[in-house]
Amino acid sequence: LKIEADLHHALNKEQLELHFQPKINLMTGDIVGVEALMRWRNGEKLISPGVFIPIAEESGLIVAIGQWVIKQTCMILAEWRKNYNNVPPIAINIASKQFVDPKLVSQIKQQALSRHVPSHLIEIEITESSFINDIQFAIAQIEQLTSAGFKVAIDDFGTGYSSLSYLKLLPINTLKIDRAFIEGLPENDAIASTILMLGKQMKLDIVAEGIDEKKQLNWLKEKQCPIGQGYLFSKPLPKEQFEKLYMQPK
Ligand code: G
Ligand code: G
Ligand code: NA
Ligand code: MN
Repeated sequence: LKIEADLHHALNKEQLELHFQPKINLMTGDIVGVEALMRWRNGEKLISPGVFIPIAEESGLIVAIGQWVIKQTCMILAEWRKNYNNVPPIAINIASKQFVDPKLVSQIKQQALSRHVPSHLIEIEITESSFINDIQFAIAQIEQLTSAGFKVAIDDFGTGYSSLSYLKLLPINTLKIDRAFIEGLPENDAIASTILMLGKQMKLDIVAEGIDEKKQLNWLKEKQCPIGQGYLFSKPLPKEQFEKLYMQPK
């Protein structure tokens, strides 16, 4: 496939880059973290991962791309620690094919260790598709991550195959409410309310995704949703722009 070969080329030729979207404490407005979102710079065009991640998953190239993301994230965190105060944790997206790789945890640990990046600065976002096939493996994998000090979030929560009985077994830290359930706020609030209650009951952090209107934010603040991200605060930004806007040089 042409696009597959191009993607291989992109990885080798350093055409991939990470963009950064802040996560905001909704009560104080402070930035509490940042999500790394990949982009493919193809000539003049910036290609969205929504287009190429499914192809990379299909072909297996996602494993090599995922390794690049991990390495890149650790390099950037090391650089930020050197040059900036109050470095926020970076969350990376891990595809299900990557999550089921038994070498994943040791790779993340090794990359972090070799660049002296403390594990609390790295967060892992997985989707429900990561644990539907082998729940015991998923529990063990997450356990390894959290006991090494990495935070683990379930991304796009509510859109996949979620079983509440599985959720109780997974040693995760955070649920991210998918933007599909933020979109309709405040009128359509049944699912967002339910996830917020679930998070409170289970003592999980909650992040609302895709906040792009003030009325959504107002509803979330009223319901004491602690953390959010979305275009209302910021789009994902190229590294230099993110640094200029959000980081304090030493
Ligand atoms: O940023 P954007 O909305 O274009 O992202 C589209 C999708 O691609 C989202 O589901 C997002 O989680 C996914 N994505 C973005 N960056 C990465 C990445 O580095 N690895 C993986 N596996 N998925 C990513
Ligand atoms: O699957 P994941 O949650 O990682 O996907 C995040 C995607 O959502 C990214 O592609 C990001 O660019 C996009 N995104 C982030 N904030 C908003 C928003 O406020 N509105 C919309 N429509 N998309 C957003
Ligand atoms: Na994500
Ligand atoms: Mn999401």
